[in-house]
Amino acid sequence: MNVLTIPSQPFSDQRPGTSGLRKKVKVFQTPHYLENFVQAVFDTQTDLKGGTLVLGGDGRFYNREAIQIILRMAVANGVQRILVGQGGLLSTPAASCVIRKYQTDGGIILSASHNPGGPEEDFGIKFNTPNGGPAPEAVTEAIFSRTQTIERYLTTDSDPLDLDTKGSYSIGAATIDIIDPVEDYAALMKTLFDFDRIHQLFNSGHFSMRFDAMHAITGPYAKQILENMLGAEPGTVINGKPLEDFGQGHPDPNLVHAHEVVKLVSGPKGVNFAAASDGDGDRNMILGHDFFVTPSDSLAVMAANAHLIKGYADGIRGIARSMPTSQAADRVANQLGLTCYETPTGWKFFGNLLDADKITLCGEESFGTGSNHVREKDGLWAVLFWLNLLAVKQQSVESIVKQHWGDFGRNYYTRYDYEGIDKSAAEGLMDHLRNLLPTLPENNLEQYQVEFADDFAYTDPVDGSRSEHQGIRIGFTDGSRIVYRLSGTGTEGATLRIYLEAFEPDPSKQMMPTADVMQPLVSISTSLAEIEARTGRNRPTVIT
Ligand code: VG1
Ligand code: CO
Repeated sequence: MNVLTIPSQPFSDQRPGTSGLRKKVKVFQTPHYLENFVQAVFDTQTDLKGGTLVLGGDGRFYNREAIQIILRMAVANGVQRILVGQGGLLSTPAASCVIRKYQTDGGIILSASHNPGGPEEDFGIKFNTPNGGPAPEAVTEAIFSRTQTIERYLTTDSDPLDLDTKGSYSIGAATIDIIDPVEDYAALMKTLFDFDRIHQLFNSGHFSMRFDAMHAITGPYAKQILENMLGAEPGTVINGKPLEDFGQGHPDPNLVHAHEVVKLVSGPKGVNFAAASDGDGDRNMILGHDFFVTPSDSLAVMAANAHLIKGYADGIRGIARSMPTSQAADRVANQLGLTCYETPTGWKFFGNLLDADKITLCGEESFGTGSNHVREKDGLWAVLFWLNLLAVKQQSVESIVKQHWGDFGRNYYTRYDYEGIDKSAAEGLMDHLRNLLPTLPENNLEQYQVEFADDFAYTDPVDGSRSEHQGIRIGFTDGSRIVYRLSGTGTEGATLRIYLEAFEPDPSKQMMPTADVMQPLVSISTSLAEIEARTGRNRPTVIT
């Protein structure tokens, strides 16, 4: 085997977004494009030299080729040991689990998460630090800045490795272990949840569920854990075979894209419980019979009931939610005498709080929930949490959530996404809103009185790092909010997200259709932002 030094030149567009670098597959296939980014990781994360790296991806188109490229580069850059998921597969939370369990020096995860896959679609890459979490901004900035001066990368002339056979291989001085992608993760889940009790629930004869893996990474995980270990009936997991193009679907677990499982939990023949996960297995959607649990409510319900779950029986230390996530969790934290931290969008902002033991649970409105067990959001973990809760409470999902609303009040919630709009129009719209901010406080917007209006900035309470321009927040005196931000994960034009929440403490008014309750806020938020005039859109692409 020979180490080769290949001359290269910078690409200007390699700054990671909300969750790593995401581009069209075609961009990643540009000669040297993937290599430059990976070399920038090795050049800046110097502990990898002589250290251990975890490597895996969500199995989308280009995953296998990318794994071979990165393996050769890791060997050439002096990485001593590389743990690779069999078939090149590792869900994002499983990668985080493996990085932590074997005390490695970090991991490279190949995923564009919920974005579609295939030759014309998206690919992505991100580096996770030794704590198992997505690299914080200081690290992603260092990697980006290295990509801007890069002049060469290192690789080897070794043959491609057989990724499908478990075992230990040597290339030069490096050892490559092809590991079972599910085993370590499943073992971790067993320490957190009462598997016997969930097993009994599945055996009770009056409970069944469906899990939609959306032809993405969670299929093998869900089959092993739900069907093989917990005794759910065969066929519980649907769309369980990971496909490179996700069956041409959009592996995003929401009511629109996961409509197949929504059908299975609806109507007189519907099952009691259903769930879905995304491309890389870190998102979750929770459904009861004819009932949708918003991700914000899911976090709040988990926090309020964590003491009933084995892994959290001693109580939780605190909660964190991303800024646009509803304030339902804040109400629980308040009652438990805990702090609820409000962080910018993206899991990387939870890492320090988890490491410092300031929080145990965290979540985002975008179908993401997680805890201190790993440093990523975790789709199947959330499903198991709910299953454990159902087994303990012997109540339906709907009655648990409605009881929660009765106890804490209900935060009605909706999100409007305008996808693929013109980038400069989107930036102009945000500037326009920023300019309006000083005029808003103490004004009325129809029946709502503005309590605060700002451009959200966050100072990390652990390391003091500051992140600015994280979204426009308008809060009203009755607890309602409007939030605007631009997506940092898209690969085409810009995506504007408008997040709306309305608080309702009165139980007699908590059973209204969400769309009716949100209507006044929808009209205020769209006219304030001059959406139609600025973007040419008179309706959003997706409402969740
Ligand atoms: C979106 C979500 C954000 C999430 C991110 C990564 O980001 O809003 O909450 O953390 O995706 O999730 P953005 O910048 O497009 O709004 V995943 O499942 O793509 O790793
Ligand atoms: Co994801």
